[in-house]
Amino acid sequence: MNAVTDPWVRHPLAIALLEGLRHRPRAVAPKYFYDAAGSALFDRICELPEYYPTRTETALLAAHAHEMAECIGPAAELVEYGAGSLRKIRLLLAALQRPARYLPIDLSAEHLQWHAQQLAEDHRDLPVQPLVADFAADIVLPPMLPAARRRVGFFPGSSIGNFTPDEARAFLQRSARDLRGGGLLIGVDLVKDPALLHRAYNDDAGVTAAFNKNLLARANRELGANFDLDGFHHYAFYDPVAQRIEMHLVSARRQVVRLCGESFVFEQGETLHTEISCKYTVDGFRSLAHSAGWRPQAVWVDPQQLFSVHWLAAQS
Ligand code: AVI
Repeated sequence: MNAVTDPWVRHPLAIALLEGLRHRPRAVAPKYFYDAAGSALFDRICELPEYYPTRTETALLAAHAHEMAECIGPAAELVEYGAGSLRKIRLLLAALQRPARYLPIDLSAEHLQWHAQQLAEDHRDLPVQPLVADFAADIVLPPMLPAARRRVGFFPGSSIGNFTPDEARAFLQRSARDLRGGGLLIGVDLVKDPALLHRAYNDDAGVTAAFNKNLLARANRELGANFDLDGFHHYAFYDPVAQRIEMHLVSARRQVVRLCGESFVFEQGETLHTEISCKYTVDGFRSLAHSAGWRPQAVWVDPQQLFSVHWLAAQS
C-alpha cells in the first residue's frame, strides 16, 4: 500500500508493530502495553503477592515522605513521569509544603484524565494539569507558574528499568535539562536473587501473562489484526549477566498473522520481544545518574534491599 493512502501511517502502534515485526529479532517497545486495558492490568500486577516493587516502594515513600519533602522544598511544581494511577504521589503530597502545581505525564489518555480528576477533587487547592505525552522523547512542559520556586520530577515504579541503560541515560539527561534548578525523586528496582525476580514476572494468577498478551489484544482491537491470543505464550526470564528481566511472546506453533494489510509468519518458538526491566545496584544507578548530569544525594532502601528511591539534585 502506498504511504500516502495507507490509513495506518499515523497510528503509533501500527508503525511500531509493523516495524517490529519486519525485523529480526522481532521486538516492540513496552510503552505500547498501556492502553486503558493495559493500564488496568498493570494496576492488578501492582497488587500481586509476587510483585514486590510496588508495595516496597510505597512503604519507603510512606516511611520517608517527610525527608523526601525536605529535599523537594516548599512551593515546588511536581512533574510525574508515567503517572499511571497517581497513587504514590498522594503520599508525597501529604508531606509537601504548599506544592505549586502537579503535572502528571502519561501516554494512556483516558486513564490519566480520570485519575487526574479524582486527585484534583481530593486536593482542591492544588492545580493539576495532566499531560498526555511520551517522555521517551522530548516533551514540552508549560512555563512554570509564577508562584512556583522550582520544578521537581517524580519517577516512581522503576519504570526507568524499562529503558536500556543508554536510553535511561538519555532520559536522565533530558530530565536534568527540563528540571534545571530542581531535582528528581526516582524509584529504582535493585539487583537481587534471580528466583525472586523470576516469580515477580511469572505470577501464579497469570496477570503478567495477560498484560503481556494485551499488546496483541490491543493490535486486534485497534488495528483489526488477527493475533490468536492462545497461539502465543508469555515468557519472562531474568538474565543475571545483563541484570535485566526480558519479557517475550513466544509463538506456540507455526502461524500467519495479518496486520494492516501485511502477513507475518511466526515459526514455532519464534518470539516477539516486548519488554526489558533492568535492575541496578545503588552505586550503579548513582553513577549512571551522575554521568547524565545529576548530583546523586539521599537514597532510601528497604531492610531487605529489594528497592531504592533516589533523590537527585540538578546542577543549578
Ligand atoms: C512499569 N514497569 C516498571 C514494570 C516492570 O516491572 O518493569 C512493568 C511490568 N512488566 C511486567 N510486570 C510489570
